[in-house]
Amino acid sequence: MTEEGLIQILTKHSQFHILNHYRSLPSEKKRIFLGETKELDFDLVFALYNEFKDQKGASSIGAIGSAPIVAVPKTVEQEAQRREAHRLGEAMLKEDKVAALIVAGGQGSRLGFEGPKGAFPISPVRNKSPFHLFAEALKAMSIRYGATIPLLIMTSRENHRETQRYFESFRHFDLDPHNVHFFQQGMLPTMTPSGQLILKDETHLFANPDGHGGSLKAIHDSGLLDLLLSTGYTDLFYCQVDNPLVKMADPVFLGYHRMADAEMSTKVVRRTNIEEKVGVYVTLDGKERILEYSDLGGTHMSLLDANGEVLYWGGNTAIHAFNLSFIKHLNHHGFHLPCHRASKVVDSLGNDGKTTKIDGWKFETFVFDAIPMAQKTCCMEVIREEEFSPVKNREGVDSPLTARSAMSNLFRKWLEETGAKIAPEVLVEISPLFAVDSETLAEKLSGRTISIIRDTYFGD
Ligand code: UD2
Repeated sequence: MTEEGLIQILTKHSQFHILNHYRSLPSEKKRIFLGETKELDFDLVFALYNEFKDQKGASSIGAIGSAPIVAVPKTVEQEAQRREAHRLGEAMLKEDKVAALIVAGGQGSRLGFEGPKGAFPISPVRNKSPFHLFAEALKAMSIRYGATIPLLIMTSRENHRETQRYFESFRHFDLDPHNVHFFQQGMLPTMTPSGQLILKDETHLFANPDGHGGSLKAIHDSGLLDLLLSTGYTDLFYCQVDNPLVKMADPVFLGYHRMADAEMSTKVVRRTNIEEKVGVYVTLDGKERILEYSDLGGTHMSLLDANGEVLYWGGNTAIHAFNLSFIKHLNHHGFHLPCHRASKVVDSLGNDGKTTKIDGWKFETFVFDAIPMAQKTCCMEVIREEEFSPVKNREGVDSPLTARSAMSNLFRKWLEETGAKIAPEVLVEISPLFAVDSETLAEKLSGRTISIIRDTYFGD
């Protein structure tokens, strides 16, 4: 960003209070200010602001309906379809068609943890971090299928270097560093409700990461999308860093995605608690999409069907699969996902040099808003206890404790299915390098019946 460019943008968007502040700075501070603004997408945020301002209230939302969801197999036919999906997905992995993306731009502040959320110690016995668990799972899949599965990690300005250093300090968890790629999501300036930029301090504007939807833009802008396409990759497994139960590069999911010839696929879990803070997989005017708990006043979240069951039961796990050409297409004519606005009180530096608390609007995009843009989609139900226990809060629901016990309970179930006897209060943990799923564990322990009376880790 040159000084001329900054002056032009601030003038174009009538941000004279910022322009006057900038002009009042000594040259050294001007240089810092310029350096900080180079990664802010001003034109995008003003376009989002104007789009949001022009929205007349809650736009008429149209007709909500239930979406087709591939249920957990119960019949012989469904089991056969699942086996076919598994075979297809394994073939994709063996042919080096699949890469994996973890969105990890958020900070662990809600957990009271200073550092990238992916570095938070979470596993029940060894306290491994999500990054460690995901890397081991990918290592195990690479060995199992003789595959090269590139790992992409989306960071934000606030945790990019720290995330890279974390991986370097653990020697990339034995992954080939050439196959681990870090890229930063975009930052959008935070604004006042009247469309003014906000000074955080003398040399910084307030800015926030542009949302996990920004991953579909940043993977393109970073050059990684073209790198994957040019080396023969066709699909991307996508997950959030905050869910340690993710089945990394799950071949069954990838297979259903491929069978449907889908451009974007989603895993959902069955909602039983209408208060759960997850989006729901529905159709809107016939198009599949995810409606957030915060959309439309949330009325759709609590509707029940004739049997008194939750009507829109598909809870968004934020586990997706993408066709890479679809992501390329989304970026072809200038990337644009609908914007979402969140209000946030910020400490703004005033002209008098004092900071005052003011209302800020932060804009972001959500990755699942790409679903209605896809020609074909697929949605697959998975079992919550096997794949979904996100860490959001320091305690209570979706906390480290609930995730740890979900992980130990899953591994306990796997072990007891092989005939193992496990004392009630014991914690167990199975590294993906020991067994990436229950079938592999059964093969490994076949013929042996073990009894476990203390916390036990099954390592690589
Ligand atoms: C998200 C979904 C919700 C459900 C839930 C599952 C939204 C709006 N809702 O709720 O439907 O799927 O997850 O756990 O997404 N992130 C970035 N960059 C950003 C923002 C987020 O990398 O700019 C990552 C962040 O590291 C986190 C994940 O995306 O791992 C979820 O973001 P969130 O915590 O804002 O979304 P949440 O939990 O409200």
